[in-house]
Amino acid sequence: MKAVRAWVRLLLAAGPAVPLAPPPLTVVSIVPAPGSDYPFHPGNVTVTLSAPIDPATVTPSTCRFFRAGADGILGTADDVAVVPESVSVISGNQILMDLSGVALPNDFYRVILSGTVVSDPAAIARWALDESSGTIAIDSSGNGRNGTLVNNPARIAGKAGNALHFNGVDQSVDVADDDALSPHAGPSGEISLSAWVRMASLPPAA
Ligand SMILES: [Ca+2]
Repeated sequence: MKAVRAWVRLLLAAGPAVPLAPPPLTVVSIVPAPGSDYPFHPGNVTVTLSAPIDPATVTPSTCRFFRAGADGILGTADDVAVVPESVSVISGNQILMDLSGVALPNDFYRVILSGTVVSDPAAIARWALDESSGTIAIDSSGNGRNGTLVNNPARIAGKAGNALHFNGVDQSVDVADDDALSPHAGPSGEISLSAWVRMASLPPAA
């Protein structure tokens, strides 16, 4: 009986009509490794990317698997699309192509991807409170929403860098009114806030 040897050669290429976008997304690694000769069915193919990928954009039409076909050359008209059982995102930045029930004849194979990265919402404002003096709290988001210290809160060491110590009475940082800071500004009528806060004591129970 003749041994059957599957040749799975994985080469990565951006498809001509569906290049990776946006450009910062790159392939970090792929299993089976590109160029490897695989003597058995790999079961699945895992592609690790440089950034989290939006699961909504990972589908059989954006994550495709091809083999070279009769001419033995990838990228020619007789290439054969191999349809995975499923494609999914694992660990945020990996694409898993389940090929467990898919026949893989001896051939050269490659993956063509066109999913998109998860877009991180741009900050509306960010105040590190790292200044060592003065009365300005610089907005490092680039949006110019600097704050002004009111009644001289003390500048102290913080969780990361410096911080402001408020007396809980009349000290604050004043930021000019701006529609973008409205809780109704976001596309879903919401905004997110995060901060490091250390309270000297908890407020009394109501
Ligand atoms: Ca071909």
